[in-house]
Amino acid sequence: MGKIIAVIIVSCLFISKIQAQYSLADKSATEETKTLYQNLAKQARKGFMFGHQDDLAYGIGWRNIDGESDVKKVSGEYPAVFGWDLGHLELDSTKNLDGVPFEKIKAYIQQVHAQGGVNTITWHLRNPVNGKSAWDVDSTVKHILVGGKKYSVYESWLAKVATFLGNLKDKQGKAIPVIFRPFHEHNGSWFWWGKKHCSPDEYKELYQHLVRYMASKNVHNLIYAYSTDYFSDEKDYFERYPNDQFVDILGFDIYHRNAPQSNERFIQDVDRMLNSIENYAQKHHKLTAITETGLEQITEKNWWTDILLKSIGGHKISYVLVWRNGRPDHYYAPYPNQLSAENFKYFIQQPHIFLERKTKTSKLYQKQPIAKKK
Ligand code: BMA
Repeated sequence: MGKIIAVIIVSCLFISKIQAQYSLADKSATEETKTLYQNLAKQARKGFMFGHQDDLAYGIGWRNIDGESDVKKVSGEYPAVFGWDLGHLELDSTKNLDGVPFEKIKAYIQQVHAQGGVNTITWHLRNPVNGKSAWDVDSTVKHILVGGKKYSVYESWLAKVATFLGNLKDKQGKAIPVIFRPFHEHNGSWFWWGKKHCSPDEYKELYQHLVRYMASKNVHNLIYAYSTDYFSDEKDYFERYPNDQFVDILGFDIYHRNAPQSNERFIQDVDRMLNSIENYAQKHHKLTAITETGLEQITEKNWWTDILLKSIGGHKISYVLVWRNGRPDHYYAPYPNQLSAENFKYFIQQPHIFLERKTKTSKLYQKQPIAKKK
């Protein structure tokens, strides 16, 4: 009996410590958003969630079929984390840049939330200066900062995103918390917000402005993720870091290319990069994640256990997300009979890997009760 009481007291102290430490960048975040963040912090000590971009929207050989998911077809359950992209919302298009209707994205986000999973959102927005794609790298950032000649265009786009995010509501009408990951892979130079196209200060200003803007529009259901692409060291990673007051999750995108020659290299890179960010994250009470990864067409039969799992090792990350199953030559999650499908089933049996079922037991959206002080 005494032992049970001691365990309860220790867990309550632990929960209250997490609640005190893991506070969000948005100081006016909704209770539900704060709860999700704290529960994610708690869950990360036990294991990491598996995620997939656009998982419910399409896969190899199918599109827009209710209930369908390549991950589910292989493993019997949905992923825990689902990525969505808002590119082309700024154009008032009904579909995003990969052809997924925004109305559907909204419904998928509601479904994921109802099943206890987590949604993460990116935005491959067009270039506000010339209207071309996110990959058009004409000098842009300086023109869309407050006072810039294209600020009003950019601001009108931000307003649309704020409306979309703020309108993500559950059945009770409460805002659904989501992880928002704007201006990602910015230490590369393929997007207009990339390294060669703006100074570190301009990038920081762009990111900080977005965070302030969302709050000014009463959008308080966002957990902010900062994610670079591959980086060589901490200097590279933090060069454009907007600051602790604007970021909740530290992550990075890393793709495995040129397998099998680069297999060992990939494992070492992921391990090194996680080492680089987790020290900082622990001290500053942030979460860590591999925000995008994958080996296109998963050409390694045992990629999941021998490469991805190995690369994560004992690191305490919140989640790892693989990119979309967009085309037969461009996919990152297995589908039935795909070369790595059997290995994927084995991978997800590891006790510290969470898909839909285990994540549900973490009750990520429920406040953990804390014993009242006497
Ligand atoms: C890239 C590719 C593109 C896609 C873009 C945004 O990595 O998958 O085909 O349009 O992401 O989702």
